[in-house]
Amino acid sequence: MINILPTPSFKIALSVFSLTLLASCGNDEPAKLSEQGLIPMPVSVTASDSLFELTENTDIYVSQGSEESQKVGQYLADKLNPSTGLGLEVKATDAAPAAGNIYLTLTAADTTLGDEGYELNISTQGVTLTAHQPAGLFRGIQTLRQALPADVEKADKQSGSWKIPTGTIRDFPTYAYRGAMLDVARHFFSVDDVKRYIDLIAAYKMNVLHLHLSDDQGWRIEIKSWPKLTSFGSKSEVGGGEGGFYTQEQYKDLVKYALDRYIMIVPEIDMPGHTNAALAAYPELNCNEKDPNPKPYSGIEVGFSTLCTSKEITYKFVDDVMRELAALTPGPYLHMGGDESHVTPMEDYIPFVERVQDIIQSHGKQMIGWDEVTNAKLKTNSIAQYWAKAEYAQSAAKQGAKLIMSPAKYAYLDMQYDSTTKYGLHWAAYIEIDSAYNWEPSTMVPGVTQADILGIEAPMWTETIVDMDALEYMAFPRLLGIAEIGWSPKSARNWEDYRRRLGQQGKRMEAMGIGYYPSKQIEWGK
Ligand code: NGO
Repeated sequence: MINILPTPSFKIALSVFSLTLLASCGNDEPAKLSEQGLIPMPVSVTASDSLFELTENTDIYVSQGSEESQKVGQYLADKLNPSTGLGLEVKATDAAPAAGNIYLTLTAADTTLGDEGYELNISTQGVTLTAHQPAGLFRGIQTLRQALPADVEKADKQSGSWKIPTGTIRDFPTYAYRGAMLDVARHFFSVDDVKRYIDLIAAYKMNVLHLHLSDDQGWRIEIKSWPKLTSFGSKSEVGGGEGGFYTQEQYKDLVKYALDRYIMIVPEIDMPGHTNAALAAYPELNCNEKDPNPKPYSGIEVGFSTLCTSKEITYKFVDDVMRELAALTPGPYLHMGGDESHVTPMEDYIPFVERVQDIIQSHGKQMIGWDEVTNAKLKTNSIAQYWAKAEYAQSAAKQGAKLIMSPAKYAYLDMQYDSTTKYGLHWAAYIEIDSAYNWEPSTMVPGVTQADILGIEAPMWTETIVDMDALEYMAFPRLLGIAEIGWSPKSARNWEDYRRRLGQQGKRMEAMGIGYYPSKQIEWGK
């Protein structure tokens, strides 16, 4: 049952009370649990009136024999120890620990929590986090981080006490798929950059990182059977920089890093359009090998390239690439792009998509494609990613294929906030904090209901995004709103309340070293 507490009148009383608290003290006296500015908003929060304080005697106990819980406990310790200096240790136990500790435990019985749900009980005696699966423990520790003072996110030791307001949170996601996409093709981002982004999206309970691994400007993943894709095709990017690529070993490391945070990586190889880098590396993939023979491309036009859909070698290429990618991908999905193939005639595009869909299935995976792929006949386990055209989203639903909702007008993180934003594009819209938050996936497209929707995703295209500073400025704080749309029940979301909570998240993002956009729509907490 979904139960949103506290009730409105209780809330008014609470906020008067906590405003008094906030005005009088900083780190030491936290607001009530229900006034902590949690994002995404949990399904249910019941606040009580006390505090639990972490001390030098506090440790993190995890159920004996669960290696995964042990790792989640360690993740929490690694987040809390540098700032608190309390030296929390992770210890295995077969019973609830003594008072004063944090206890992470799995319950076989409470299946209603699902794979990612959790229950967090904070009392004067300690913290107990219960989940049905380790992923739920991992999501729950993100809430626990947010229940602590913002300084807990700093990388070096802070003074002050570490009090958590008491209460109970019961929480689980609305959508199974909650993603961020990063385009590493237009500008390349290093393994360390991607790892940082993974940690940041994990803090807001996202569970997918979609990597856009190829485009006209560069090919970014080693494919052993087609080595020139990277030896030649990776050395370009927008603006003429040197590009780059991930070796398969580096990519496996990223996949594992993400999985340790219960995040799945969805790899995308865009085709038949957006393929100039591959076409330049292997001229035989062009219909006419000599005229024109594509050169590395560093501009930002779209829609001029296509694989030759009538040549058999094209399908050998697709099969090899998808086979190697499938072997690197523990998750169920391979993304084949399919967007903006403006120079592929529709009568060639449709059979191409259908054949690629078969190839992906032959490697044991499900196909995802941008919404144009609904021109083809989709298998019911294929997924269309809505970004532009409502009629394509409707066609996916009619065909029985599920949707990922990434409406460019609201969810594209590369869109500028307003006309003064120093990075980004604005072809779809200017997207301020309120527009990135105020959309509802299940009512966006007539005929597409919540049952048709697998989840949501916030794409970051990088034509104008050259480094992590730019990326973080564009992603934050909008990504928090999108994370909330994916996680929190519709009934728990409202702009005024979100605005207040986001204001409180400001110092938390700062503590994490995020250079976010300080929108004037928000009163940022000091
Ligand atoms: C479009 C296009 C991308 C651009 C992006 C820029 C899709 C699915 N295809 O979105 O190639 O990078 O816009 O906002």
